[in-house]
Amino acid sequence: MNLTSKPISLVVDERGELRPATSTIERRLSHMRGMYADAEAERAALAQDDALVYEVYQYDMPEFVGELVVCTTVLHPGKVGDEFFMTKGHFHEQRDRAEVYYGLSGEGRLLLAKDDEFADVPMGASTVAYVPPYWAHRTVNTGDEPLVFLAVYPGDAGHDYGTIETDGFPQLVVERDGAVAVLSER
Ligand code: PAN
Ligand code: ZN
Repeated sequence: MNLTSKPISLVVDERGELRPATSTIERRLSHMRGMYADAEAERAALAQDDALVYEVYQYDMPEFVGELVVCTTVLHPGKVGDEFFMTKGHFHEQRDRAEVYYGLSGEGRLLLAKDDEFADVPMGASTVAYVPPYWAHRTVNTGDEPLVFLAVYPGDAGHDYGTIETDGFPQLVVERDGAVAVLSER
């Protein structure tokens, strides 16, 4: 994409759409096959309805060092079995690129992983979460409303989804006895 950045002011509407956006992504369950722990529950969910799990509204910028991309994510409430709806999760292709999330509404967790380390931090209205360089990140909606957040990351960061698709993410977030539980697979 041949883009030139210019001064601009964007608006996040009441449902979390960023306006104007230059690209929009819709992720449905069928785009995430194999990512939820309970394969049988995933099959059953897909047989019923290819649910919309999340939407991303992005204002693209040139893919250069020094530029910043802004986007919002609207992560819908729902579960596959007892596992809460989540994003695919990724590393930045340029591993040393960081990111900031600012929570606008809803509630959930941001899961982070790097080598043998992992962490989870709360996400919700007014939360500022920092994704340090080198950490994979995935967001989970643990509430009944959409979890909406704004993200800002370097223009040249890129996204590596393949590593998580192959290796999985070391934590999962489930409902256990009516409470939210973050389980570690390591
Ligand atoms: C976020 C994510 C967004 C969707 O903007 O891209 O929440 O998650 P996935 O990209 O994992 O599908 C971000 O971290 N950008 O770098
Ligand atoms: Zn990211």
